Amino acid sequence: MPGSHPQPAPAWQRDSALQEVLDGLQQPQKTLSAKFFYDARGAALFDRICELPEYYLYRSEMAMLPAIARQLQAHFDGPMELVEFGAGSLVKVAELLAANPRFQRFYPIDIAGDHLRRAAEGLQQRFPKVAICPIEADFTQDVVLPERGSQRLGFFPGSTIGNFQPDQARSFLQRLRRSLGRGSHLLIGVDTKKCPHQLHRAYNDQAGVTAQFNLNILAHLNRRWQLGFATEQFRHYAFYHPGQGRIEMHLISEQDTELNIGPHRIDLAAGESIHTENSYKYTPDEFGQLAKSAGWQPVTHWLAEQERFAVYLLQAP
Ligand code: AVI
Repeated sequence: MPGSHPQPAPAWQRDSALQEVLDGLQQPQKTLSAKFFYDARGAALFDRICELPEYYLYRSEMAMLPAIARQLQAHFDGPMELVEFGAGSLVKVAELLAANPRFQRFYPIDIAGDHLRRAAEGLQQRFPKVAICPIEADFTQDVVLPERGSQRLGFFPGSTIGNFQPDQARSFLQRLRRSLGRGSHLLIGVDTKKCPHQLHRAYNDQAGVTAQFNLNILAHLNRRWQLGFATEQFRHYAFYHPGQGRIEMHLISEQDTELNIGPHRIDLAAGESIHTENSYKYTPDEFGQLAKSAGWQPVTHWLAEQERFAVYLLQAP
Protein backbone atom coordinates (compact mmCIF):
# COMPACT_ATOMS: atom_id res chain seq x y z
CA MET A 1 0.00 0.00 0.00
CA PRO A 2 1.42 3.41 -0.87
CA GLY A 3 2.75 5.20 2.18
CA SER A 4 3.02 2.07 4.36
CA HIS A 5 6.83 1.82 4.08
CA PRO A 6 9.02 4.65 5.39
CA GLN A 7 10.88 6.19 2.46
CA PRO A 8 14.68 6.08 2.72
CA ALA A 9 16.28 9.53 3.05
CA PRO A 10 17.36 10.93 -0.32
CA ALA A 11 20.96 10.19 -1.35
CA TRP A 12 22.20 13.73 -0.67
CA GLN A 13 20.99 13.44 2.97
CA ARG A 14 22.60 10.06 3.57
CA ASP A 15 26.04 11.12 2.38
CA SER A 16 27.78 12.90 5.27
CA ALA A 17 30.53 14.28 3.02
CA LEU A 18 27.93 15.87 0.75
CA GLN A 19 26.14 17.24 3.83
CA GLU A 20 29.45 18.81 4.84
CA VAL A 21 29.73 20.45 1.40
CA LEU A 22 26.19 21.78 1.76
CA ASP A 23 26.79 23.09 5.30
CA GLY A 24 29.92 24.93 4.14
CA LEU A 25 28.14 26.52 1.19
CA GLN A 26 25.31 27.70 3.46
CA GLN A 27 27.64 29.73 5.70
CA PRO A 28 27.74 33.55 5.28
CA GLN A 29 31.35 33.10 4.07
CA LYS A 30 30.93 30.09 1.79
CA THR A 31 33.54 27.47 2.61
CA LEU A 32 34.70 24.10 1.33
CA SER A 33 36.93 21.83 3.41
CA ALA A 34 40.48 21.59 2.07
CA LYS A 35 40.20 17.79 2.30
CA PHE A 36 38.14 17.93 -0.93
CA PHE A 37 41.27 19.00 -2.86
CA TYR A 38 42.67 15.51 -2.74
CA ASP A 39 41.13 13.26 -5.34
CA ALA A 40 43.65 11.53 -7.66
CA ARG A 41 43.97 14.67 -9.83
CA GLY A 42 44.32 16.92 -6.78
CA ALA A 43 47.06 14.69 -5.35
CA ALA A 44 48.91 14.78 -8.71
CA LEU A 45 48.56 18.60 -8.86
CA PHE A 46 49.91 18.86 -5.31
CA ASP A 47 52.95 16.80 -6.39
CA ARG A 48 53.48 19.34 -9.20
CA ILE A 49 53.19 22.22 -6.70
CA CYS A 50 56.04 20.66 -4.72
CA GLU A 51 58.26 20.93 -7.85
CA LEU A 52 57.49 24.62 -8.43
CA PRO A 53 60.33 27.13 -7.99
CA GLU A 54 58.08 29.37 -5.85
CA TYR A 55 56.90 26.58 -3.49
CA TYR A 56 59.95 26.54 -1.18
CA LEU A 57 58.20 24.49 1.56
CA TYR A 58 58.79 21.04 0.05
CA ARG A 59 62.39 21.58 -1.04
CA SER A 60 63.41 23.34 2.18
CA GLU A 61 62.13 20.50 4.34
CA MET A 62 63.52 17.72 2.12
CA ALA A 63 66.99 19.30 2.19
CA MET A 64 66.98 19.31 6.01
CA LEU A 65 65.85 15.73 6.62
CA PRO A 66 69.11 13.73 6.19
CA ALA A 67 71.02 15.87 8.72
CA ILE A 68 68.05 15.82 11.11
CA ALA A 69 67.81 12.02 10.85
CA ARG A 70 71.50 11.69 11.74
CA GLN A 71 71.22 14.13 14.65
CA LEU A 72 68.15 12.34 16.03
CA GLN A 73 70.44 9.49 17.04
CA ALA A 74 71.75 11.68 19.87
CA HIS A 75 68.23 11.91 21.34
CA PHE A 76 67.49 8.15 21.40
CA ASP A 77 69.37 5.09 22.63
CA GLY A 78 69.03 1.86 20.72
CA PRO A 79 66.40 0.88 18.16
CA MET A 80 63.59 3.20 17.11
CA GLU A 81 60.24 2.86 15.42
CA LEU A 82 58.71 5.45 13.17
CA VAL A 83 55.02 6.31 12.56
CA GLU A 84 54.07 8.64 9.71
CA PHE A 85 50.62 10.28 9.71
CA GLY A 86 49.18 10.89 6.22
CA ALA A 87 52.12 9.10 4.67
CA GLY A 88 51.29 9.53 0.93
CA SER A 89 54.10 8.52 -1.41
CA LEU A 90 56.71 7.92 1.35
CA VAL A 91 59.31 10.12 -0.34
CA LYS A 92 60.27 12.16 2.74
CA VAL A 93 60.44 9.25 5.12
CA ALA A 94 62.93 7.52 2.81
CA GLU A 95 65.34 10.38 3.63
CA LEU A 96 65.02 9.55 7.35
CA LEU A 97 65.40 5.80 6.88
CA ALA A 98 68.45 6.22 4.62
CA ALA A 99 70.27 8.48 7.10
CA ASN A 100 69.49 6.69 10.36
CA PRO A 101 70.05 2.92 10.67
CA ARG A 102 68.34 2.82 14.10
CA PHE A 103 64.87 2.68 12.54
CA GLN A 104 63.81 -0.96 12.73
CA ARG A 105 60.08 -0.65 12.17
CA PHE A 106 57.93 1.81 10.24
CA TYR A 107 54.14 2.30 10.36
CA PRO A 108 52.94 4.51 7.50
CA ILE A 109 49.31 5.60 8.02
CA ASP A 110 47.16 6.81 5.15
CA ILE A 111 43.51 6.73 4.14
CA ALA A 112 44.32 5.85 0.48
CA GLY A 113 45.00 2.15 1.16
CA ASP A 114 45.96 0.92 -2.34
CA HIS A 115 48.34 3.79 -2.98
CA LEU A 116 49.83 3.30 0.51
CA ARG A 117 50.45 -0.44 0.06
CA ARG A 118 52.08 0.09 -3.36
CA ALA A 119 54.34 2.82 -1.95
CA ALA A 120 55.17 0.62 1.09
CA GLU A 121 56.19 -2.30 -1.17
CA GLY A 122 58.58 -0.03 -3.07
CA LEU A 123 60.07 1.27 0.18
CA GLN A 124 60.41 -2.27 1.56
CA GLN A 125 62.57 -3.24 -1.44
CA ARG A 126 64.81 -0.28 -0.80
CA PHE A 127 65.04 -0.90 2.97
CA PRO A 128 64.83 -4.69 3.41
CA LYS A 129 65.99 -4.57 7.05
CA VAL A 130 63.16 -2.25 8.19
CA ALA A 131 59.83 -3.92 9.05
CA ILE A 132 57.32 -1.80 7.12
CA CYS A 133 53.71 -2.26 8.27
CA PRO A 134 51.20 -0.02 6.46
CA ILE A 135 48.02 1.01 8.32
CA GLU A 136 45.02 2.12 6.26
CA ALA A 137 43.29 4.73 8.43
CA ASP A 138 42.13 8.33 8.58
CA PHE A 139 44.91 9.99 10.55
CA THR A 140 42.62 12.84 11.66
CA GLN A 141 40.75 10.28 13.80
CA ASP A 142 42.18 8.28 16.73
CA VAL A 143 44.50 5.61 15.32
CA VAL A 144 45.22 2.66 17.61
CA LEU A 145 48.80 1.61 17.01
CA PRO A 146 50.27 -1.84 17.74
CA GLU A 147 52.06 -2.12 21.07
CA ARG A 148 55.29 -0.18 21.12
CA GLY A 149 58.35 -2.33 20.37
CA SER A 150 61.01 0.33 20.92
CA GLN A 151 61.26 4.12 21.25
CA ARG A 152 58.63 5.65 19.08
CA LEU A 153 58.93 8.70 16.80
CA GLY A 154 55.90 10.18 15.03
CA PHE A 155 56.48 12.03 11.76
CA PHE A 156 54.17 14.70 10.37
CA PRO A 157 56.01 16.66 7.66
CA GLY A 158 55.01 19.23 5.05
CA SER A 159 53.41 21.88 7.30
CA THR A 160 50.07 20.10 6.96
CA ILE A 161 49.51 21.23 10.58
CA GLY A 162 49.17 24.73 9.06
CA ASN A 163 45.99 23.67 7.25
CA PHE A 164 44.19 23.32 10.61
CA GLN A 165 42.74 26.30 12.51
CA PRO A 166 44.98 26.83 15.60
CA ASP A 167 42.38 25.31 17.99
CA GLN A 168 41.97 22.30 15.68
CA ALA A 169 45.77 22.07 15.40
CA ARG A 170 45.91 21.86 19.21
CA SER A 171 43.32 19.06 19.33
CA PHE A 172 45.11 17.24 16.52
CA LEU A 173 48.45 17.45 18.37
CA GLN A 174 46.72 16.10 21.49
CA ARG A 175 45.35 13.23 19.40
CA LEU A 176 48.84 12.43 18.09
CA ARG A 177 50.13 12.40 21.66
CA ARG A 178 47.42 9.92 22.66
CA SER A 179 48.08 7.69 19.62
CA LEU A 180 51.86 7.69 20.05
CA GLY A 181 51.84 7.28 23.84
CA ARG A 182 53.84 8.62 26.77
CA GLY A 183 57.56 9.13 26.24
CA SER A 184 57.17 9.18 22.44
CA HIS A 185 58.61 11.88 20.23
CA LEU A 186 57.15 13.75 17.28
CA LEU A 187 59.08 15.24 14.35
CA ILE A 188 56.89 17.85 12.69
CA GLY A 189 57.47 20.24 9.76
CA VAL A 190 55.97 23.73 10.05
CA ASP A 191 56.19 26.71 7.70
CA THR A 192 57.54 29.92 9.23
CA LYS A 193 56.29 33.50 9.12
CA LYS A 194 58.32 35.42 6.58
CA CYS A 195 58.17 38.21 3.98
CA PRO A 196 54.54 38.34 2.80
CA HIS A 197 55.69 38.72 -0.82
CA GLN A 198 57.55 35.41 -0.69
CA LEU A 199 54.51 33.74 0.86
CA HIS A 200 52.27 35.31 -1.76
CA ARG A 201 54.44 34.00 -4.60
CA ALA A 202 54.39 30.46 -3.18
CA TYR A 203 50.59 30.34 -3.54
CA ASN A 204 50.38 32.37 -6.79
CA ASP A 205 52.91 30.59 -9.00
CA GLN A 206 53.64 31.83 -12.51
CA ALA A 207 52.73 28.52 -14.15
CA GLY A 208 49.26 28.58 -12.58
CA VAL A 209 49.50 25.11 -11.00
CA THR A 210 48.17 26.33 -7.62
CA ALA A 211 45.23 27.91 -9.46
CA GLN A 212 44.52 24.54 -11.14
CA PHE A 213 44.83 22.81 -7.76
CA ASN A 214 42.34 25.25 -6.21
CA LEU A 215 39.87 24.99 -9.11
CA ASN A 216 40.10 21.20 -9.04
CA ILE A 217 38.12 21.23 -5.79
CA LEU A 218 35.02 22.23 -7.79
CA ALA A 219 35.81 19.76 -10.59
CA HIS A 220 36.19 17.04 -7.94
CA LEU A 221 32.79 17.86 -6.39
CA ASN A 222 31.24 17.85 -9.89
CA ARG A 223 32.75 14.42 -10.66
CA ARG A 224 31.73 12.99 -7.32
CA TRP A 225 28.20 14.38 -6.98
CA GLN A 226 27.40 16.00 -10.35
CA LEU A 227 27.05 19.37 -8.60
CA GLY A 228 27.22 21.41 -11.80
CA PHE A 229 29.73 24.08 -10.78
CA ALA A 230 30.70 26.04 -13.92
CA THR A 231 34.42 25.87 -13.06
CA GLU A 232 35.42 28.26 -15.89
CA GLN A 233 33.44 30.96 -14.08
CA PHE A 234 35.71 30.88 -11.02
CA ARG A 235 39.14 32.47 -10.44
CA HIS A 236 41.87 31.47 -8.02
CA TYR A 237 42.56 34.10 -5.34
CA ALA A 238 45.22 33.58 -2.65
CA PHE A 239 46.73 36.15 -0.29
CA TYR A 240 48.66 36.37 2.95
CA HIS A 241 46.79 37.88 5.90
CA PRO A 242 49.49 39.23 8.25
CA GLY A 243 47.07 39.70 11.18
CA GLN A 244 45.90 36.09 11.01
CA GLY A 245 49.34 34.79 10.04
CA ARG A 246 47.89 32.68 7.27
CA ILE A 247 47.56 32.27 3.54
CA GLU A 248 43.91 32.17 2.55
CA MET A 249 42.84 30.53 -0.69
CA HIS A 250 39.51 31.42 -2.24
CA LEU A 251 37.65 30.84 -5.48
CA ILE A 252 35.92 33.97 -6.75
CA SER A 253 32.78 33.64 -8.80
CA GLU A 254 32.96 35.99 -11.77
CA GLN A 255 29.20 35.95 -12.41
CA ASP A 256 25.96 35.56 -10.51
CA THR A 257 25.32 31.85 -10.41
CA GLU A 258 23.20 29.28 -8.60
CA LEU A 259 23.74 25.72 -7.55
CA ASN A 260 21.26 23.07 -6.44
CA ILE A 261 22.05 20.41 -3.85
CA GLY A 262 18.98 18.29 -3.28
CA PRO A 263 16.21 20.78 -2.55
CA HIS A 264 18.69 23.46 -1.47
CA ARG A 265 19.53 26.36 -3.73
CA ILE A 266 22.86 28.13 -3.22
CA ASP A 267 23.23 31.59 -4.76
CA LEU A 268 26.62 33.05 -5.54
CA ALA A 269 26.85 36.71 -6.51
CA ALA A 270 29.47 38.00 -8.94
CA GLY A 271 32.59 38.74 -6.89
CA GLU A 272 31.60 36.44 -4.02
CA SER A 273 34.15 33.93 -2.77
CA ILE A 274 34.25 30.34 -1.62
CA HIS A 275 37.00 29.96 1.00
CA THR A 276 38.88 26.73 0.25
CA GLU A 277 42.00 26.69 2.43
CA ASN A 278 43.98 28.31 5.24
CA SER A 279 47.68 27.73 5.56
CA TYR A 280 48.92 29.06 8.91
CA LYS A 281 52.53 30.10 9.40
CA TYR A 282 54.16 30.06 12.85
CA THR A 283 57.22 31.66 14.42
CA PRO A 284 59.26 29.18 16.53
CA ASP A 285 57.88 30.86 19.67
CA GLU A 286 54.28 30.55 18.50
CA PHE A 287 54.66 26.92 17.50
CA GLY A 288 56.42 26.11 20.79
CA GLN A 289 53.46 27.60 22.69
CA LEU A 290 50.96 25.66 20.57
CA ALA A 291 52.86 22.39 21.13
CA LYS A 292 53.03 22.99 24.90
CA SER A 293 49.31 23.78 25.06
CA ALA A 294 48.72 20.34 23.49
CA GLY A 295 50.87 18.63 26.16
CA TRP A 296 54.07 18.27 24.11
CA GLN A 297 57.47 19.39 25.37
CA PRO A 298 59.63 21.06 22.67
CA VAL A 299 63.06 19.37 22.63
CA THR A 300 64.81 21.16 19.76
CA HIS A 301 64.16 22.57 16.32
CA TRP A 302 65.99 23.05 13.05
CA LEU A 303 65.57 26.01 10.69
CA ALA A 304 66.11 25.90 6.92
CA GLU A 305 68.28 28.46 5.17
CA GLN A 306 66.93 32.00 5.73
CA GLU A 307 64.54 30.51 8.32
CA ARG A 308 62.27 29.54 5.46
CA PHE A 309 60.92 26.42 7.16
CA ALA A 310 61.17 24.73 10.57
CA VAL A 311 61.22 21.14 11.79
CA TYR A 312 60.50 20.55 15.49
CA LEU A 313 61.28 17.63 17.76
CA LEU A 314 58.70 17.33 20.54
CA GLN A 315 58.40 14.86 23.38
CA ALA A 316 55.30 13.57 25.18
CA PRO A 317 56.18 13.65 28.92
C1 AVI B 1 49.32 20.42 2.11
N1 AVI B 1 49.57 21.79 2.55
C2 AVI B 1 50.61 21.85 3.55
C3 AVI B 1 49.77 22.75 1.44
C4 AVI B 1 50.02 24.18 2.01
O1 AVI B 1 51.01 24.78 1.61
O2 AVI B 1 49.24 24.62 2.85
C5 AVI B 1 48.61 22.77 0.47
C6 AVI B 1 48.75 23.80 -0.61
N2 AVI B 1 47.85 24.68 -0.95
C7 AVI B 1 48.29 25.40 -1.94
N3 AVI B 1 49.53 25.05 -2.23
C8 AVI B 1 49.83 24.02 -1.41
